[in-house]
Amino acid sequence: MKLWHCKDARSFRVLWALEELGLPYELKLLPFPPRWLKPEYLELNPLGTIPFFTDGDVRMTESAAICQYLADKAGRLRIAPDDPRYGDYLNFLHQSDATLTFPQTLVFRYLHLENPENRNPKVAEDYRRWFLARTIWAERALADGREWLCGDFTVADIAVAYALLFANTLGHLGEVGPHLLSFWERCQARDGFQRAKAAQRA
Ligand SMILES: N[C@@H](CCC(=O)N[C@@H](CS)C(=O)NCC(=O)O)C(=O)O
Repeated sequence: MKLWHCKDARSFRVLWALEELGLPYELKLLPFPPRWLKPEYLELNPLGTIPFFTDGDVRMTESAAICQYLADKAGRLRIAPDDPRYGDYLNFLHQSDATLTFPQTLVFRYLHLENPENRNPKVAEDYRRWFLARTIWAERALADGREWLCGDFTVADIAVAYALLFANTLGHLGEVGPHLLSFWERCQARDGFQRAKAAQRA
C-alpha cells in the first residue's frame, strides 16, 4: 500500500489508521498544497488533493473511505454490519469529513490559503461557527462517559479526531466541548497516533 500525504492534512487519518492496524505501507510525503508545489502530482491524482492511496490496482482519494477500507480489510477497528452500533459507526465515519472538516476547510482557505486580496474573515468566521455547532453530535455521544464514540476504538474515532487536530491547527480547538477535549487527549496518548506523528516527521 502507498499513501501520498502532507503533514497534518486529511491524509493523517489514513496514516494513523495504518499505524493502528500495523499494516505495512510506503509513505510519500508532499509539500502543501501539492497542486501548486508539485504539479506533476496531478498526473497521479487529477484532483490534486491528498490523501491519494493505492493498494495494487485500487486507487482512492477520500480519507474516511480509505479508513473504512483498511478496517474492513484488516477486520479490526470497525463495527460489523450485524452489530447494533453499525449505523452509529458509519454515521461518525462519514460525519467526520462531510459535516466537520468541510466547514474547517473554508476557514483555512479564507484565512490562510487564499492570496491576501481574496481572503475573507467574515466567511472564515461563519464557517468556524458552523464547525463548532456541528461538533454537538459527537460531544453528546461522549457525555455518558464512554471512552470512544462507538464504545470500542474504531477508525470512526480516528476520522472524527482528525477534525480536532485541524481545529487545533486553526486555533479553535479550545471552543469545542469538554467531552471532545478529553477524547482528543485520549487519542493523542495512543501509540498508533504517536507512531503516525513520528512517521510524518521522518
Ligand atoms: N474529502 C476529501 C478531501 C481531500 C482534500 O481536499 N484534501 C485537502 C487537504 S486536507 C487538499 O488536498 N487540499 C489541497 C488542494 O485542494 O489543493 C477527503 O476526506 O480526503
